[in-house]
Amino acid sequence: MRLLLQGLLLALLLNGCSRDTISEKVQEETIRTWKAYERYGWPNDHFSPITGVSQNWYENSLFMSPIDGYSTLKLMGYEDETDRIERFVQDSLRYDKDVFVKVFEVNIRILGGLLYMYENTGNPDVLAKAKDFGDRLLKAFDSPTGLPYYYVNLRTGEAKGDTVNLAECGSYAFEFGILSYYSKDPKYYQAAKNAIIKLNALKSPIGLFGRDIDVTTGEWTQTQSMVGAYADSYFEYLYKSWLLFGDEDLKVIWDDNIAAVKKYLSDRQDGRLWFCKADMYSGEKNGYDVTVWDAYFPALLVLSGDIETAALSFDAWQYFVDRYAFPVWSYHYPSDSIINGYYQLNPETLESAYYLYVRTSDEKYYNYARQFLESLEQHCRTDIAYCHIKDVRTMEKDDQMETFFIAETMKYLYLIFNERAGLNIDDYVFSTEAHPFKKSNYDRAAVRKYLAL
Ligand code: DMJ
Repeated sequence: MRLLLQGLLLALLLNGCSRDTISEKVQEETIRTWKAYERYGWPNDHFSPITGVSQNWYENSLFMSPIDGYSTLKLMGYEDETDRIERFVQDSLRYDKDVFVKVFEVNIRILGGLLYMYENTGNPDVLAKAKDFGDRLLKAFDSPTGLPYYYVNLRTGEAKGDTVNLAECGSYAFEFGILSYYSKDPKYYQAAKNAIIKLNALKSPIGLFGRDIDVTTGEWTQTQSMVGAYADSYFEYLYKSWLLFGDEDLKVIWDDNIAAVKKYLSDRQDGRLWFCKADMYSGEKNGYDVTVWDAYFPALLVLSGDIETAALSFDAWQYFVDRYAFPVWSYHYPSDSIINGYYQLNPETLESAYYLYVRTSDEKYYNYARQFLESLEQHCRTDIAYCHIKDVRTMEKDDQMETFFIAETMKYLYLIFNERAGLNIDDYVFSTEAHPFKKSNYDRAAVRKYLAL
């Protein structure tokens, strides 16, 4: 009850606040949450935001929260905190661990975080750690098809997990390209690009992909096509890797892929635009449930210049969020019913609101973010940090906090409210985990050489 009242009070306060005040509020909440991690979680991967229990993804810590959260703390100017993280990475971080890690997840959170740290400090020890980690991940690509396995053992290089989804298979070009650039070794980018080329050779004659593929045979094991969860960052990294590196091969693939997505997966219902699922061979629509992860797509459409479709797609999400406060794990839009009402502090609708706000200056996106922040304060804020919601229909709290809450959710909120943050979507390309990389750092001639384009 006390927290509910606190949340309501904050909501009232935010309503009358200026942009600067709200941006400061986001900063205060970010550093409060970070301090809680330092107190309860350091140097483990994360901590539970209600009971303050320190936790790891695997048997040993991968130092996940600090590396993932670093770019947001840096952007907000928390130099003492970011220096401390950098020192730990430099002096104490070791990845010679006998654990099987999820290749996709550690690539976007750890490799991406380390590369951002290197780009913004120039510390050669950090690059050495990134390279060491990248070398360990690269073993996952040692399959009969060149498509990456689901898990790799960081110490032994043994890989396992034959079945991966499209996102887990084809979302490495961005981080691996940056690693190739800074290490001057094309092998990372080439492995990632090879997976994309292989996937494209396996798409259906109408240009759609399946959901899951067996990396030992190259056979699709689930043939439903989608652009959201299970597929999302594959599409995102095609376009973003082209933007950062100028690899025309990726642009050609993007143009072809996105045309098929728009043709077969766009679905208008009750005046709202959703992206559904369809059989990859016939193109026949066969799935109408959407997830919170799908809401990244308007941001990608904005980036690729299709603001009209992005705005329509965002409106559909806003329709849902206006009623339930947060986007959820699973929503069946034709029947307007929630299948799974879990909310994991995900950033995607804020990411899309941010891109749309930058390009259109329409205050409705700013107001969306403000309302979202109020909901976070009201329902997810705990005495020490922020937690997940078991079901948006009851708002029952769950004692968990994903690392992307600081890395992404707080970053996009901060950027929407802070025009002076010094970042923009023209000069920077954000990774799928919202780590921003500066385009002008990537000299085109050097990129061609070090990525072997
Ligand atoms: C993030 O970890 C990444 O954006 C990923 O690509 C999918 N979505 C989660 C957060 O919801």
